[in-house]
Amino acid sequence: MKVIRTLALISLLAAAGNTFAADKVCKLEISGNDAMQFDKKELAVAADCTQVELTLKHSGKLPAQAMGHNWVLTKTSDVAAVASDGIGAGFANDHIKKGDTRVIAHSKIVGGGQSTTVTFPTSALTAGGAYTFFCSFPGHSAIMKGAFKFG
Ligand SMILES: [Cu+2]
Repeated sequence: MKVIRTLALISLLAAAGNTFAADKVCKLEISGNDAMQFDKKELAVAADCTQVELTLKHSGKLPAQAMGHNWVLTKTSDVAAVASDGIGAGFANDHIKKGDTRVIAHSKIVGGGQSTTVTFPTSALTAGGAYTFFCSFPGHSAIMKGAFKFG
C-alpha cells in the first residue's frame, strides 16, 4: 500500500512539474506618447511562449480623452475594419466593438502617466501568421501600429 501511495505522489509531482515547464509567460513592453506614436514598430514573441503579458505605458501628459492609447492585436487583414468599428464603439468601451471576435487581445485606454497590462494566451496565434498591433483610439491606427511576430 505504501509503495502505491508513494508512486501516486511521485506521478502527481511529475504532472505538476510538467505543467510548470510547459507554461511560459513572455513579457513585452511598449509605450505611447503625446505625439501619437508608439516607441516600437515591431514586437516579437517566441514560439514556446504560452502566455504574453504586455504592458502599455503612456509616457505623455495629455488626458485619455484627448490622446488616449490602447493596444489592440488582430490579424493584419482585420486592422482596418476593427479600427473602424472601434470608433463607433466609443471611449467607454475602449474603442473596441463589444464581442469583436477579430480582436485577439486588447488593453484598456490609458492617458498620460498611466500604464496598463494585458495578458493573453498564444493559443489563438499561428506561428508565422501576419498579425498587427495598433491603437484603436479614433484617428490613431494609421500611425500607431506595428508588426506582431509569433514563432
Ligand atoms: Cu493612440
